[in-house]
Amino acid sequence: MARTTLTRTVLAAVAATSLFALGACSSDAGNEPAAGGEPAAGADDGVITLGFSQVGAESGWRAANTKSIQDTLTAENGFDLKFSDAQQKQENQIQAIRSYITQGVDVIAFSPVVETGWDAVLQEAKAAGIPVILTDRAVDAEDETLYESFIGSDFVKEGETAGQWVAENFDGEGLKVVELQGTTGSAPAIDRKEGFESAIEGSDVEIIDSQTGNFTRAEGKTVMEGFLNKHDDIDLVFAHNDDMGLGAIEAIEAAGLVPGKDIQIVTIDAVKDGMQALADGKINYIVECNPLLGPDLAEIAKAVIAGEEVEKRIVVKDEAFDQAAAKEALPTREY
Ligand code: GZL
Ligand code: ZN
Repeated sequence: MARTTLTRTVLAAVAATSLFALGACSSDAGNEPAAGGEPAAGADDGVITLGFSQVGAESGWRAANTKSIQDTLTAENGFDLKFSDAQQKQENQIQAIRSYITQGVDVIAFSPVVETGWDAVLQEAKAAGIPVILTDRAVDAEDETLYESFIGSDFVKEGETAGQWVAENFDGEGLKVVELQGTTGSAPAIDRKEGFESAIEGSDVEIIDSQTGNFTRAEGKTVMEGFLNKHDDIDLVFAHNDDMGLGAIEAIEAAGLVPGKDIQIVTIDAVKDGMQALADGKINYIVECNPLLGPDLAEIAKAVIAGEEVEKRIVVKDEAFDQAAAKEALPTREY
């Protein structure tokens, strides 16, 4: 049973107060009245108004991530959540963040569709005194004080875990791999590619083609059709998410080949549709990327509003599954 659990590490960049920061993870932090009895700063009536800019609705992972945020940041949990979907466009996210600044929300949180181009709008939020929390994807910000915390998986490790499985199982066979990359310029696409390539280094596994499928099933299918027309020696597909892997399955079957046998498939996310294909033998290995970030976001937002120090980087725990592990895990999967 190949079930590797990537440990959850909390990197307390604010060393001196890390213990205090861990205290921030208790669920009642944040809407406790401050010492003098008045509500915590920024949450006038104890309600935290949080503006969230979501990447889009491009994949099963994104749907599960959105559900976790909307199910957790509720009125009964002390939040007034403003939520926007950017349809995977950075300009829409910047516009949403500006509107939250204008509305004077207490906290802004977002999953940046790409790593760069955020410094100006983050400076505007800072100038307005509104704290920012990153979830899921990272930014390459010039100045790390522009956000309070980044909660998300270690994408390099996810790529390494996928690459290690391929190298361990196929080194010495002259394996030819095609890669379906995630959204160009996004942290998961950049880092998963880096991790995979570092893991296959020194083996004779070769990436013969690589192109973005933008994390969607439809584009993954189209790109895979192109790969199948161009190459007759594809042994394995490495897809940066399940949805593009599911699109590749459609293209492989349309070409009269058997996915999981004629062409192996390795993906990242482990959402229900991906895990079902894994259990059905159409995918061979999946590295999980946990989308359930709502609870961590709620805890960090409350701690920030309460003026507590928070960990700069919270790495979410991920696992990995082969076909046997998928069959066992499916009945109890939350997403
Ligand atoms: C990863 C997340 C990625 C998922 C994709 O944390 O940003 O975006 O892997 C999603 O499924 O579209
Ligand atoms: Zn980067």
